Amino acid sequence: RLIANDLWQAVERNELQLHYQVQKAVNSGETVGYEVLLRWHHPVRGTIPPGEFIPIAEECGAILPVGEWVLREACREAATWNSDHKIAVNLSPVQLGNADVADLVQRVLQETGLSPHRLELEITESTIIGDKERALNTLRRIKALGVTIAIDDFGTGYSSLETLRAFPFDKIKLDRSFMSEVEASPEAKAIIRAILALGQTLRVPVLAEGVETRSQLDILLSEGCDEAQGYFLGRPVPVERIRPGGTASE
Ligand code: G
Ligand code: G
Ligand code: MN
Ligand code: NA
Repeated sequence: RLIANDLWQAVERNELQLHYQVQKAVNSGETVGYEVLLRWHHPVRGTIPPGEFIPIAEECGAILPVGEWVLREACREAATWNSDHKIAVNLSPVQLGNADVADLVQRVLQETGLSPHRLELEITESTIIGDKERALNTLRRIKALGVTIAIDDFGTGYSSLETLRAFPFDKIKLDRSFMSEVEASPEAKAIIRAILALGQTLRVPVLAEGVETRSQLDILLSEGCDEAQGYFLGRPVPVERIRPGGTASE
């Protein structure tokens, strides 16, 4: 409860901060974009990780103002960059269940001047499992703006294949649990292969999450994975560290 009350005020009190984690092409090593990850610096409790407060924000509804702040802040920031790198913003199921989210995205793009093709929204499969028709409809409206949609944590949900069939995603983000096991487990490697083949057949690029070592990246290269993200390529960092002229983060 205490946290929920504080959360409603976190935006106004300026306690939220965005971190950016680089996403790279496996082949060329080129930076493709950045995932935007929210941090909450609580005045008393210190930094609270999103895994702890996002579920509470979703339950109490504060995810709507918080999510709006994240979207606007990230778009405003990216619009100032002297590059065409994408930003990938996580969208909560609660936001997607809200009828106005497509309008919000459109409004924020207009306000900030960010080109729609530079915005990607990350949706988890659980997002689609809820009120499916409504969610798909909203996603279609967002896509019509020119914004791309990535399916996050792929491989861990209940209906991966059905979800893919029902909606044309622009990217598959392979859940990081596969990476952590790829070297020890032939099964994990086989599943990665199968998902990469699926991506090729559907012509949807696959991004592997949770790449922590050079040898994991080498495996992705030999298996033909398109993009990668993880501590080996770059940790989530404040924006000063990724802006041109800032301290190198990669
Ligand atoms: O940054 P970290 O590794 O702690 O993120 C933990 C979880 O919180 C991830 O599942 C991530 O998708 C989620 N998360 C981070 N930032 C946001 C955000 O701005 N909005 C939503 N809905 N989820 C986020
Ligand atoms: O669910 P989502 O994919 O949005 O979550 C991203 C989360 O994964 C963030 O909390 C981020 O800090 C974390 N993360 C990013 N790279 C790595 C990594 O290489 N290893 C691990 N264990 N976590 C990572
Ligand atoms: Mn994500
Ligand atoms: Na993920």
